[in-house]
Amino acid sequence: TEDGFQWYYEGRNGWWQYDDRTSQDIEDAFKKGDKSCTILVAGYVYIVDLEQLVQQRQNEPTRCRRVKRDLATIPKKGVAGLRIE
Ligand code: V3L
Repeated sequence: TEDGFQWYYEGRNGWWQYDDRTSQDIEDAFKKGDKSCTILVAGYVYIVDLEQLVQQRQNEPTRCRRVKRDLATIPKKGVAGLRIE
């Protein structure tokens, strides 16, 4: 985002950055003070809970990951599943 923050979801041993569009959608919801935000990942609806800081696939509570808002410059695994070395 313009102020240097991005949104991340948890992988096995590190954090993945959301794709830019989704990160911006989450940021917009966050700035509005929304409690949650609905996103689409590969055709599936996920709910980003901005109070619990988790994302969960709709109606599949086992598919739950932590999320965080952090600087765009932190070490990360990649973006939306695309690895960076
Ligand atoms: N953006 C992109 N892909 C996602 C997202 C998202 N917000 N949420 C889930 N997936 P689940 P390591 C992740 C993918 O939570 O080795 C990473 O992007 C998710 O991809 O059970 O553990 C990597 O591609 C997973 O493939 O609904 O760090 C991959 O895991 C699938 O949706 C491995 O990462 C099911 O996730």
